[in-house]
Amino acid sequence: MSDRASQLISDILRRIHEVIVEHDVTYEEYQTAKQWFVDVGEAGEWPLFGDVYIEHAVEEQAFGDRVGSQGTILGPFHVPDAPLLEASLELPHRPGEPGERTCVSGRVTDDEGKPLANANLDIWQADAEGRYSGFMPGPPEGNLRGQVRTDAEGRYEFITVTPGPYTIPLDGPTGQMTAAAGWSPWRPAHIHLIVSANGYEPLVTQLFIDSSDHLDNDVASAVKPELIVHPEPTDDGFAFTYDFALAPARAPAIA
Ligand code: MBD
Ligand code: FE
Repeated sequence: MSDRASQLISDILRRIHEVIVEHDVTYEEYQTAKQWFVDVGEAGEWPLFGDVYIEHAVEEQAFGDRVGSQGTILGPFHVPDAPLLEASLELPHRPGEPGERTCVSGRVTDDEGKPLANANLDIWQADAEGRYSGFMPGPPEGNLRGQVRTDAEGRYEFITVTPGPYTIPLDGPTGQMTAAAGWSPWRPAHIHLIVSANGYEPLVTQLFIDSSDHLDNDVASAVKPELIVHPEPTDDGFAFTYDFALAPARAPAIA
C-alpha cells in the first residue's frame, strides 16, 4: 500500500473514531449507519452522495487558486459524447419542451482576453421540472445535452430552455439523510458546462439562474457568486451572456 493511501485511510478512520468518542455514539446508531451505507449502495446513490456532499471541497482544494473563470462541481449527471449542435444551435429537446426559451452566448478567451477559436462547450442541464435525461423518468435520452464550438473570434451561442431547480430524490437514502439532518434537499436552477481548448485547463462549471430559489442554500454547496447569471427578456424568450476565461493547462497537453 502506498504511503499516501495509508495516511488518508488512517486519517479518515481516526476522524470517524473521534466523532464516536465525542458524541458517545451508541451501538444502535452504529447499526443504523451501517444499514444506511448498504442502502446507499443498493440505491446506486454513491455518485449522488459523493458529488452532493464531498465534491465541492475537492473542487475548492484543486482549483481554488485557478486564474480566469471559476469552476464548480461536475456532479453525477454528465454523459460524454453529446452531439455537436446543428445550425439552429438548439440543445436537443422535445416538441413543446416546457420552460422559457433562453439564448446563451459569449466568448471563450485565455486569462488575458485572447479569443480562443474552436474551443468546445459541452452543455447539459435539467428540464424545467428539474429532471436530467438518462437518469430520471420523463425526458428522453439525450434531452438538453449538446456541444458547441467557438468561432474564429472565440464566440459561442446556444439555445435552450431555462432549467428548473433540482431536488435530490427524497425517498432515497441520500434524501433521507438530508431530511434527518434537517437540511434542504434542493439545488438552485443551473446549466452545466465543460469548456475546453487545446493547451488549456478544462473548466468544469455551472451557471446559476439568478431568479431561482435555493441560490443561498444549495444542498451541494456549489454556488459561487461569479457563476450567477441574469437572463433578460427578449422578443422570443430570455437571453444572457457569459464569457469564459481558461487557465493554462496544468500538465503539458498530450498531443
Ligand atoms: C445535480 O444536478 C448536480 O449538478 C450535482 C452536482 C449533484 C446532484 C445533482
Ligand atoms: Fe446539476
